[in-house]
Amino acid sequence: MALLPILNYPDPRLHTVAKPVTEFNADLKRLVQDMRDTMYDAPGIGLAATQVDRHVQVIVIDTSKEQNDLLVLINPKILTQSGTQTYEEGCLSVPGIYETVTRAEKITVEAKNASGELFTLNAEGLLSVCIQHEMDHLKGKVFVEYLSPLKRNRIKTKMAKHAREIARNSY
Ligand code: QAP
Ligand code: CO
Repeated sequence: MALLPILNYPDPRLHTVAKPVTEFNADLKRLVQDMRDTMYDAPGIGLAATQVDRHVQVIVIDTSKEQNDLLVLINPKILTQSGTQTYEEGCLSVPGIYETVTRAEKITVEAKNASGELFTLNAEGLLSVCIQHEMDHLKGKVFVEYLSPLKRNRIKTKMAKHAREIARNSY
């Protein structure tokens, strides 16, 4: 088991656009396993490769309470979407911050699993929100970018203060 360091907002590397996966090999399987371990350890319900500074289109999600229902999405594409819903979102890259975001209610997603097999998935509610949130990461977008500039700047200031405190504590 390996835990990967998670980038914290406003790290500029969080704005990197991820490339599609082309080789479904052992390296990819290791990345997926390490991302799963990192997400479960946090604990979180979703993690995109961008957040661990790997700029490929890989997402792990598990919205179950028991952490026994892992969903791996590689090169995901939204085929259809409908409706809107608002949800209080958080992010492992923006610890301690929870804000309301409006997104599509229902989505149909096409993706590959770690073996390279294509599948489609219908999602609504929390799972739908989580998939959209993680797909944004792959495009270099963090959920705080949906907030007003005022709120976003307050969060940036708070995160910078938090980072200074961590630096001081480990000194
Ligand atoms: C994205 O987020 C998400 O602030 C996944 O201190 C979140 O796993 C999609 C976390 C909500 C939809 C709804 C956040 C852990 C985990 C924190 C997460 C924290 C510790 C966030
Ligand atoms: Co996130």
